[in-house]
Amino acid sequence: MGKRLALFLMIGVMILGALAACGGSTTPAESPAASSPAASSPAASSPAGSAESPAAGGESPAAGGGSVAAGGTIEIDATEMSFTPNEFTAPANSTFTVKLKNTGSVLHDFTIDKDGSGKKVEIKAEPGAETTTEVKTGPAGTLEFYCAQPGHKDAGMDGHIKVQ
Ligand SMILES: [Cu+2]
Repeated sequence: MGKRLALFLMIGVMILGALAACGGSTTPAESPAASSPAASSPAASSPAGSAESPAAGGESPAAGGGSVAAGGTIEIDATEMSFTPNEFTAPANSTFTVKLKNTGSVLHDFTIDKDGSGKKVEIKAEPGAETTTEVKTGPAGTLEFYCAQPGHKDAGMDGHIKVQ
């Protein structure tokens, strides 16, 4: 303990000594005349590009993709080749909104052959775009959703809504 402290102090003294020596001697390399390029900082001029719209209206619960409430909105990210989340719960006999957000680089869609009202649900989103649709759940059970683009479902783009 004492030894370490002594060593520490010694190093400190050495550093101070070195600094003093440096300041004292006239090293010609150290001339501060070289004008500083400080003026050219790129001063972040208003970043017009930020694409993220601040969640107008729809409250998404944002919890690990777990569930959506009646009348609520769930955001589903689609990319090659998966949905996130690919499983969530929804209340029976209700209606909720799916916001399909394509974070990939090819066209994806969100398809349910028959939702709770017996209707086919199909929305598409171009890369970087998002689309919304309403889904009716009907009685308790499971609704399967998938991407109907050729080969995408088999590659992993499918999921389930547990209606309960
Ligand atoms: Cu797809």
